[in-house]
Amino acid sequence: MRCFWDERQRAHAPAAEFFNGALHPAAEHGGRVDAVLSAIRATEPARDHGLEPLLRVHSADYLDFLRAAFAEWRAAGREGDAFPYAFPVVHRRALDFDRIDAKLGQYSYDTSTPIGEHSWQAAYWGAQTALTALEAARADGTAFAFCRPPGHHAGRDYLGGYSYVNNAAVAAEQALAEGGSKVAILDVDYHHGNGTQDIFTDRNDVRFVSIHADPTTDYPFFWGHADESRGNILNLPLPRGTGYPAYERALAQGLEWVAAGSPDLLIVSYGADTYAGDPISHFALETPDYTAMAGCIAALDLPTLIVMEGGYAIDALGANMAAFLEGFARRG
Ligand code: SP5
Ligand code: ZN
Repeated sequence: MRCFWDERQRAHAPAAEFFNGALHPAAEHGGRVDAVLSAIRATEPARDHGLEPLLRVHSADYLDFLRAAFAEWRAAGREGDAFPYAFPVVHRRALDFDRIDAKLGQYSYDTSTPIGEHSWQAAYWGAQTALTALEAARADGTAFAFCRPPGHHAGRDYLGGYSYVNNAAVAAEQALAEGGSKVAILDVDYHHGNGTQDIFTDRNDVRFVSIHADPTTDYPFFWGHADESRGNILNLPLPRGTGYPAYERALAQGLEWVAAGSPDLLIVSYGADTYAGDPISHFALETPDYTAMAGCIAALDLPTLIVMEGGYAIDALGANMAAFLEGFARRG
């Protein structure tokens, strides 16, 4: 399978994230890069498709904010990465702020997704990596986009969950813009893909199914509940401690629903944070389970683009990535 990675994604290097009342070392750190690259060996860089594909998903004001935020943070005299601290929970009016702290809250929903000097560049090239891999997926049947930072928590005009630009959504919109009629997105990251759900709610040309930790116990808490399932959205939350047998039953249900929509493209938001040893997650999947999981997905026999989301057990990340891709290789 052709694998795509662009070195311009590496410079995104958040030092810390804030949760549970303290700063912690960032889980989504640069060490993930070599862990994944060690498993996929040869990679191809991204081709630049420009901003237009990102603007099919994200608002222009949000992308302007992402591009300028770090410089504005520095201009305000701040050290380190840019963090928000106040959020417009009741409703977000389209207010035009000068102050960077107001803008950060306007366009964020958590305190785990800092903006550093190179975050915009990395997120931009992450999306370009997904777009470049999309072309290979259509030509060859499968392709892997190693996108970093991740994307599935980012919405039309907000960041969160280590995500800034929604790579899977950008690829989906591009496929539709280039003549595709129906896209399915299967999200198997440990966390609900709330950004992707929000972007595609009520669409009749995109189906979104997510298998993830029950949001009553796990991030992102406010989205991913089973009762949000309707129309083109299917949420399959599972309890902490879930192992592969129960996981595979949910996957089978999700895949059946994907197939019922007769998509011409499948995008898989792949997170290895369902792994038993993941430091911030609580499922119990083991490395060989990823090959089995991929085999179930490959059996749909759809053109498939795999997009990287989370996965924080650095020592096992390469093996888990390789195991997942191996399940597609066996399709032949
Ligand atoms: C792409 C992705 O996987 N984003 C996940 C963002 C999760 N951020 C949650 C931070 C809180 C983690 N709590 C960890 C407790 C460790 N004992
Ligand atoms: Zn995750």
